[in-house]
Amino acid sequence: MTEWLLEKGYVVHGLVRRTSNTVRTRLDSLFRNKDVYERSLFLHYGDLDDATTIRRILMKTQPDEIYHLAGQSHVGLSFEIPESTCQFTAMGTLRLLEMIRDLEKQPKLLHISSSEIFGRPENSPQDEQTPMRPVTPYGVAKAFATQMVQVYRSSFDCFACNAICYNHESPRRGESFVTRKITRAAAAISLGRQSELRLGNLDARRDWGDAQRYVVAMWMMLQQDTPDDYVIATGRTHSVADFLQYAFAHVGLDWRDYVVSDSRFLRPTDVADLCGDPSKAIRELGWQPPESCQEIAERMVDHDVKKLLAASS
Ligand code: GDR
Repeated sequence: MTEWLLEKGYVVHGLVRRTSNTVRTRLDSLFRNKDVYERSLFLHYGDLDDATTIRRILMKTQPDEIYHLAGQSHVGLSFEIPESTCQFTAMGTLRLLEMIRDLEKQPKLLHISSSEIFGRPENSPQDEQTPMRPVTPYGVAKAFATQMVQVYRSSFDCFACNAICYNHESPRRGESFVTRKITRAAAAISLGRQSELRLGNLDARRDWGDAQRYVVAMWMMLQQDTPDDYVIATGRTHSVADFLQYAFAHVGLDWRDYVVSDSRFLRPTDVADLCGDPSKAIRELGWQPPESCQEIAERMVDHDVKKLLAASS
């Protein structure tokens, strides 16, 4: 998102949380670029549950557009830490809406919602009219945030939109999400550095798209004259087993020889099959969904092979 906005000539103010580890791998190249860092990219320490700091940053930077992608984003983990998931994902969004409502010059807000709000839907594919029926703490928190965005839009005239995003992947995906876990393992096993891969539910089906293309849709949404919600998806699903097949075949391996079923990675409730209908985004934004899931899997494996080889050279 940051790279896309910088390319478009924006000055970007990013919010980062304080941790004892100062390595920010995804931002590293920008952080080290003297033409960018503290010229067109500024980072501020802040946290969604720290209202005074966020308010001060908003007053100081006076943003035109806010892209709100923050929150606890791991669905499986939300069963272990439901309270903090709701604190950041649900209440954090409400807090941000409240602050925006108070500003004299209101910025446009894009909230990144999730297909998890649909839970176990009655219809497939899902669109903007599909009722929310979340079945996970994360899904419930996202449904709350999504509906609050709608309430602030209709009640207080805020320019606030929801991008209802289905799974979006790239080599930068966190290693605890299933796609990256698979591509990292396929790379490591092919190099003789790992012997097995422990996974949970292999039958789950997801609508996996390319994160880089989804960022374009997010930006397009805030360039509209009127705020609205859009489903951002490819309209095609694949199972976890399919993704395994794409990733392992790319390095000449049969995933069945390496995958071990591990109940630790099963969720108390899992969403079986989520498929989005991106027609409205195609029609109204002129957005084009990304190509094939197999291509994404292969690109991620190539990246992981290169990364592992670089680490050992
Ligand atoms: P998801 O993505 O829950 O859809 O949320 P994730 O990659 O975590 O899981 C996808 C499916 O794979 C199954 N699975 C496993 N998942 C993980 N993480 N680890 C495993 O070992 C494993 N084995 C099988 C899961 O059960 C699930 O069915 C993502 C996140 O990015 C959310 O923040 C976002 O809102 C949604 O996508 C859209």
